[in-house]
Amino acid sequence: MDVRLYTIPGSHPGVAVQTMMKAKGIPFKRTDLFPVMQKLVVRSMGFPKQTVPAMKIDGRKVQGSRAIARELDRLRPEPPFFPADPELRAKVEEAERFGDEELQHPVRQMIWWALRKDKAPLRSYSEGAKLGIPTGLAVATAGPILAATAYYNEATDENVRRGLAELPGFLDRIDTWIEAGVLDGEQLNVADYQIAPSLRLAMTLQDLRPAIDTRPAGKFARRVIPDYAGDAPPIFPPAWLQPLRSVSTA
Ligand SMILES: N[C@@H](CCC(=O)N[C@@H](CS)C(=O)NCC(=O)O)C(=O)O
Repeated sequence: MDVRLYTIPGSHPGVAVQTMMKAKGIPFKRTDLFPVMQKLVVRSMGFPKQTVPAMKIDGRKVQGSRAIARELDRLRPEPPFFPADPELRAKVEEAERFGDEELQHPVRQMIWWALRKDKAPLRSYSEGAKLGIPTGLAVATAGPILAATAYYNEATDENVRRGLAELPGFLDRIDTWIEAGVLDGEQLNVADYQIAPSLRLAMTLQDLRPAIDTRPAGKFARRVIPDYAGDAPPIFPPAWLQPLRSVSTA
């Protein structure tokens, strides 16, 4: 099987797919693209959307972390990505949908907001990436890319502040799923692979790490993804973090 993954450094759905590939034991090659440029590159290759992760499997195109998860599970059924019990499977698919449609984007907006304010940590997020130019040069010239990426992801003050306020509720939902055995079971499933990378990306922000690390969600995220590149010092206005403070001291 000839598999190539297209992603951008630090992409949480990109990390999700890489973790799934490892779980299935499928070897793959990876092309790291620059943010913004990935839109043009994947469209010019004939993918229907402009997002990564995008994957070519023996020339066939599969795009989006959920579609890729299903394709990998079809190609290599072991270990299974879905529980056999239909009731549990429905809950897993709901948690996966939440991870993709509700959790992924606010975390993306937080990261781009933070990197736009201070691009120095960008180097840490590019660890292990092969961008075709030296990382130092990529970071030094990243200003316009960061501005454009923050813009198209709508990483505004208002949206990021709202995302931070919603995060405790999201963490409660994740902890409840862990408690119920929907997440963090013996056999990892699509929802585990979808949600853990968003948590791990959020945990690269020092502002958020303690509030997540002290909860079952944090332990779960570290189990699924022991290492995640990136480390950003405190950057959010303290008032924006208030909703999380009351959680971590509870
Ligand atoms: N939720 C989808 C979309 C992923 C997504 O939005 N990826 C970002 C990078 S992390 C992207 O390529 N954005 C470009 C765009 O929205 O045009 C998935 O999990 O595959």
